[in-house]
Amino acid sequence: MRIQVINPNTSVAMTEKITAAAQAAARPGTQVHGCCPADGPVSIEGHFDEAIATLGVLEQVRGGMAAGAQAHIIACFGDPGLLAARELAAGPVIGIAEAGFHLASLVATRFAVITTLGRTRIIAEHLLQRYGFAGLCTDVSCLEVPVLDLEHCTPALVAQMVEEGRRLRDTRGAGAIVLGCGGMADLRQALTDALGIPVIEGVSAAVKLAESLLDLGLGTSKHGDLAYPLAKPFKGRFAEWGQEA
Ligand code: 5HY
Repeated sequence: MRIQVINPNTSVAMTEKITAAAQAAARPGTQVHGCCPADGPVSIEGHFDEAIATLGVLEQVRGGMAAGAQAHIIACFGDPGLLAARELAAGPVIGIAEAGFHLASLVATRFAVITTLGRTRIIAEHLLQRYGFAGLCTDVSCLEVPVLDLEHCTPALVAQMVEEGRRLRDTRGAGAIVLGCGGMADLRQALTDALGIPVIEGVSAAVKLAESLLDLGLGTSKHGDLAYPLAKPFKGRFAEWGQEA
């Protein structure tokens, strides 16, 4: 099977990290193709960045479908463009936040999220509400570090995450931790070893969910709101997205 992993930001280093984590999680026989848009923000740290990045995600999904990808992973913790991508795609489309929340809910009664900037906390909280996991999440904890600091994590940053994970485990009742950034894709094992509780990282979680869905012959429902987009002309620089009605 062939799975496309899309880093919605344009950081090449983060794309390489995400791709490596996805390939490490995939089983033999699963081809993983990592990519990122050519255009867009180098990091996604708010609603505006997400809005701009979404078109790049959709372009990558369209390209992945043409290249034979059977499933698509959106490897940014805001799951930007998820539902729009599901309209476009025939196969499963999985965001790393929803993947992380789902798996955490299977191994703990309460989990916490560790993410980057405080201004993006509301994005994770909105997703917890939308996906139905708000009642299980004790905290969305923010490190107050820029996303690009995760391109090459320093020992000090890892230590900060371990300390926060211990606090969430010991004082907030978190039985599991969800890593809230695609740039944390290489930290799962280190944090699991340090914390002694399940640490769920969304890229690897999404790869395994995609494999499972494809094994079961499940793709995105094309009934109702996730049916292919209605055919209509698009004007101007988006004309390429238009279809004859
Ligand atoms: C991500 N931003 O996973 C999110 C993390 C965040 O560029 N990749 C990004 O803090 O929202």
